[in-house]
Amino acid sequence: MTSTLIKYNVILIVLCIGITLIHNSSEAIVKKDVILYYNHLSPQCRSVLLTLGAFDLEITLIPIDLLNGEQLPEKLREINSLHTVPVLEDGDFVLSESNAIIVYLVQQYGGSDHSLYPKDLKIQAQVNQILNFESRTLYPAIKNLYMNIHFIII
Ligand SMILES: N[C@@H](CCC(=O)N[C@@H](CS)C(=O)NCC(=O)O)C(=O)O
Repeated sequence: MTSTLIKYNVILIVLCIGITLIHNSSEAIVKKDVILYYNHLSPQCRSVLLTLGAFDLEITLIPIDLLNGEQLPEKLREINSLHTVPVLEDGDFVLSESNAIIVYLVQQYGGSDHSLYPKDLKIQAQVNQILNFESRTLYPAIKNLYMNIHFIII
């Protein structure tokens, strides 16, 4: 079980680095009025940041220090009842849930490059499959493993 999880994790990291390297050759798209509230320790925030890097989208990044009890701005807490990061603010539109944010950013600001979320419905379904696998299977398993190790050590 542990070795399978480590393998999945390594595959995921290699994929993320590969995608970032391939896409970093393009010119930056700048959208400073789009805001991402994030915490650098959060894996979910990291996946949004990796996506931004993958198609070179520059938006405004606002760090939220969750470890020191920093809260999301009140207006975002009202909308995001879970009070979690990442949260994206694009004008009046506010979105939480990292995978929803990722798909939104790519579709809204990806321009003519559809390689990260291809228009072909079957390929899109496969991308959704991996995003769901990450959020429903991989991340909970890794978190569970980490918590067990954490509490054994402490
Ligand atoms: N399913 C959410 C999970 C978001 C989440 O749990 N974020 C954590 C950081 S990793 C958080 O903001 N925790 C603060 C809290 O629960 O108060 C996503 O994918 O964005």
